[in-house]
Amino acid sequence: ASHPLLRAFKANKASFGAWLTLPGTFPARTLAQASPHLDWVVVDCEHGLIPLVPGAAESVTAIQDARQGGGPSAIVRIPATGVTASTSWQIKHALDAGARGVLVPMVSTGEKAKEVVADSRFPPVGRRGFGSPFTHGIWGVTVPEYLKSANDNVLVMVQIETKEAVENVREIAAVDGIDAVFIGPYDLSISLGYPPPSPDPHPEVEKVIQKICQEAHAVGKKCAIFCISGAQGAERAKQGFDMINVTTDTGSMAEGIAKHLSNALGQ
Ligand code: 3PY
Repeated sequence: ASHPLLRAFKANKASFGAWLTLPGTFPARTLAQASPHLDWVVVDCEHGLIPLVPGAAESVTAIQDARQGGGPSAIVRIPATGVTASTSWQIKHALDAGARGVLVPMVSTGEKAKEVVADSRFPPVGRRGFGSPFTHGIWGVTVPEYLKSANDNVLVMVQIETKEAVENVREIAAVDGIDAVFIGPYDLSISLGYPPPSPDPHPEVEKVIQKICQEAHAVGKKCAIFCISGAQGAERAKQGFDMINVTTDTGSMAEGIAKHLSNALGQ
């Protein structure tokens, strides 16, 4: 199966994705098939309604199987906020589900970022355990091939969305094995004492967002950001962001229905 997000990272090209919050194979497949330009999908087990176990496995498989096996890279956002005692088993389940990457919310120090990397990589790099009977099949490879390639193919991403994380962003991004830092503009705004974006972030938060991107790039890492529209996403791509969310399943559904009704009513 393909991994468009990794390809885009390697080619230094901005990639666009979308957020999946609804459980089950239908929403996952619908989203993944919506456009050949969709490079990745975040399966949201933090704020979305998708249970990590066994829900993520169902969503990840449906996403990656879409488009004749050429579907977007499925990235699982785990539920545990910050790095807690649950982070390790949640990363294990996300990756056993066949995810091409993990996204860990609210990682605020370099030490915590190191823990995330250790849980995501097989030895000798990390401490990820092996045992799933089906993970390799989701990637379309044999067990030895999976074990050989997983460390280089699984993308490890942490969210920068607290004041403390901003202070430590360079150290977090520089951690060996962290592929990208992901800005959550909503939590970041709240943590910095500003209202959430509506739809754009407060100018003071915007300065911090630009700084995070510069710091990540300064240590050779990618910077990702959550947006809620294609127009916002295009601006972020111009500014040099590498991985940009453009919409969510529920957001698009509501916007689409409202737009069609307005058209029907001639409004
Ligand atoms: C945030 O903006 O806080 C996010 O995590 C995006 O979902």
